[in-house]
Amino acid sequence: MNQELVKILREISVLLEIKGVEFKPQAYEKVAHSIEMLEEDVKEIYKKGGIEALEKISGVGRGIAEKIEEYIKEHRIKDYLSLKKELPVDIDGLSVVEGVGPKMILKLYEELKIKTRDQLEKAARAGKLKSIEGFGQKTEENILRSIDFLKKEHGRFILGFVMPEVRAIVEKIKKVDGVEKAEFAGSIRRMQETVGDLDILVISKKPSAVMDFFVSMSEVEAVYAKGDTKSSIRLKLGMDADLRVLPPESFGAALQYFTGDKYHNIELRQIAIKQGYKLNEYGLYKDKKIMAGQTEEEIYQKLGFAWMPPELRANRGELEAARENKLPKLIEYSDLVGDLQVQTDWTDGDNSIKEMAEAAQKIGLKYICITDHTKTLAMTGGSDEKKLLRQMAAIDEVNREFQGPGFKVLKGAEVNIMKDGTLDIDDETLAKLDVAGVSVHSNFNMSEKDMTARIIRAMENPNVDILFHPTGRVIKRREAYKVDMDELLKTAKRTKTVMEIDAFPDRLDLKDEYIRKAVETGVKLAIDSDAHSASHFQYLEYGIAQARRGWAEKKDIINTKDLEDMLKLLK
Ligand code: DGT
Ligand code: CA
Ligand code: CA
Ligand code: ZN
Repeated sequence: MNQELVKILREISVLLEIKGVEFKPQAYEKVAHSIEMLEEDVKEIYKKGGIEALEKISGVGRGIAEKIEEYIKEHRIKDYLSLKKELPVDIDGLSVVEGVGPKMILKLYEELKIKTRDQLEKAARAGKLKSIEGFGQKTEENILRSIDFLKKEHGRFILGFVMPEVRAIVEKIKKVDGVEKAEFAGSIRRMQETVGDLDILVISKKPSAVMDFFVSMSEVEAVYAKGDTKSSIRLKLGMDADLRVLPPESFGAALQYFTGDKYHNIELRQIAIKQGYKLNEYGLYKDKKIMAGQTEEEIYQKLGFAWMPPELRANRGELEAARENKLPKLIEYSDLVGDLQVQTDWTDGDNSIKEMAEAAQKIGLKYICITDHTKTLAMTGGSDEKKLLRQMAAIDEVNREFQGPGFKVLKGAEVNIMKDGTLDIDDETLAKLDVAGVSVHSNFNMSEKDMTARIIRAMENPNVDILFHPTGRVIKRREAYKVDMDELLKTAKRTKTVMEIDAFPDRLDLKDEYIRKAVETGVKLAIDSDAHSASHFQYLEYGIAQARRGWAEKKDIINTKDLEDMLKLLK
């Protein structure tokens, strides 16, 4: 029930904000966030402890607790329905459009009766938005660009947000009677940043038991097809999933085929044909005789290649490299020992410095750097110089009382790069930090030339160690700002600035293609979680995946090194 409730609470927050109500919108947003973070279902919490238990959820007061109770009992919230009646618009659909905030939603509805994103697009294309006071040509263009972007990404899912469910499903299938093997393939196995659907491959002595189980799992929303060896479903989370049961002698061939990607497969099949073979999802054949099929390794080997990790399979030179034994020795999922971008409750994070340190230590890290936002990101309560100094003292304190052997909390900040490339923290304070990260959080719409100059200026500051999320994109939500990556990488090399691979699932910034360029340029990289909560350290995995997709090796990533050696690589 949590996700439905979160959606409604967020909508109430926006509706109240549109109405100009004070304070309440923030309160609803805060509760939505707390519920999103809950492990337990609110319904269960309520069942066990009643309304008092609801009030123990962070941010929930009596008023909101009663609304949650109303939703649990009657599956509706009266106040929400009347707010919706006043302003019957698709808040979610509209507010994901870049630049469309609460005030604009109200104006769009009052002046042009716009309720949906489709209607907004039509009005913008017809040039009607300009008739609203305060809206210009530029507003119209930005809205259309953002809508085009959203369309392109529509129907794809962010890997890190669906992976826990995918893994849980595959684990359950492994336990079904008769199943010998179950693996996911496709873009999920390649750890691509977004994925279209889930492809599962199974070996089983009792295919019908697998099919029965698959179509009746609690995660299933609808069944498209149920066959003897193949079924297709839609999951409640919105994504489709296919499952195929295969004979053991074809499992490797099917795994290879359904892992893809398509371009890698097409290239490999051409190569097979040139060598007199036929390659398909059942095996590698010469005449009608099967030559390989049980494992991926033997298929690649027969064709003259070393096996290559799925993250590399994109027909971007991996086949040539594998033939010449020149594949990179990719960074492994267990190679990180530190995390250099971590937020705490000093700004917009959920947990204290100590809680973050404990969580990081639990997953095996040896150091983290606390990098709360700085003052010009006012909505997060960003630090000024004074607050940073106080935080540094607090970090010293945590390090003193921290019992863990060999664990260290470093002092850092995520400092804003202003429009002109200066920073919003003075150099004297920056010099006191162990790690100074910088990033762009405002004025995204500059020309490529100006943006590049802006960021280069920041990188040239001798106190700046890392450029955080270097292109500013948010997957499915915001395009990268325009910037000349070749110039940034050259500057990084010259100034010894580290480039970040932000591992947060909807950032993954740098993206794979830029990581590969960075590696080729000899620029050092850091993989950071950008954690805003203790549970977010798990996202490091997706940053590592991205690094692997960008051909990065352990030596390219500074936080694979022990603290002393890592610090030596900074300016
Ligand atoms: P997705 O689901 O859009 O994120 O991407 P994939 O790569 O998982 O693609 P999907 O689910 O359509 O197909 C799974 C795999 O099947 C794909 O990675 C490679 C293989 N495949 C699909 N279409 C073709 C094709 O036209 N030719 C060849 N050779 N292989 C294909
Ligand atoms: Ca797929
Ligand atoms: Ca598929
Ligand atoms: Zn940031």
